[in-house]
This record gives sequence, C-alpha cells and structure tokens, in this order.
Amino acid sequence: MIPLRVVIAPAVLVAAALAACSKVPVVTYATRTVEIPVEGMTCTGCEGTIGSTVLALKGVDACQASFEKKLVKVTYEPAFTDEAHIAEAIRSVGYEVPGTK
Ligand SMILES: [Cu+2]
Repeated sequence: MIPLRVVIAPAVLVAAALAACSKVPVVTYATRTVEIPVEGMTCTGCEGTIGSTVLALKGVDACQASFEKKLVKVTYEPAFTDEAHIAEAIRSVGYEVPGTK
C-alpha cells in the first residue's frame, strides 16, 4: 500500500505552484491619491472633460472632478506619472491649476 503522505505531497506542491503562478499577472503598484485645486470648472461638462483627459494619462487609475468643490481627486501610480504631469494635462484642456505652470 502506498503511504498516504506520498499521495498528498505532490498535490500540495501543485497547489503551492498554482498559488505562486496566480500572483504573477496581478502586479499591483503603489498608488497615491491627491486632491488638486482646479479653477475654471463651471459645470458637469467641465468635470467630464477633465476626467477623461486625466484618465487617459498613463499611470492614472481614477479621477473624480468636482466643479462645486473646485477639486480634482486623482489616484495615480507614482512609478508612471506625477502631479506636475497631471496638472499639465488639466491646463492643456483650458483650466487653471493654481500654483503650477
Ligand atoms: Cu463646464
């Protein structure tokens, strides 16, 4: 009779290998969330313009613009972009980001 542990051991190894492999595609980067003051938004259309512009940037995971709060909340991966780049994109579609040029 085959000892039970011999049967179990390979199954455990396969499970461990699968667990290790399954982590490979799920590469997560550190993210940072900032609220950037933006001047010039007057309606939800402005929010949409800024949202789609910022979301198109590489490294941006989320963007929520509020014309009422005059804020654009952005979650990004610092490995790929930074606040200066995001501010530049916002200015490029006609809005002001105080404190940046
Ligand atoms: Cu507008």
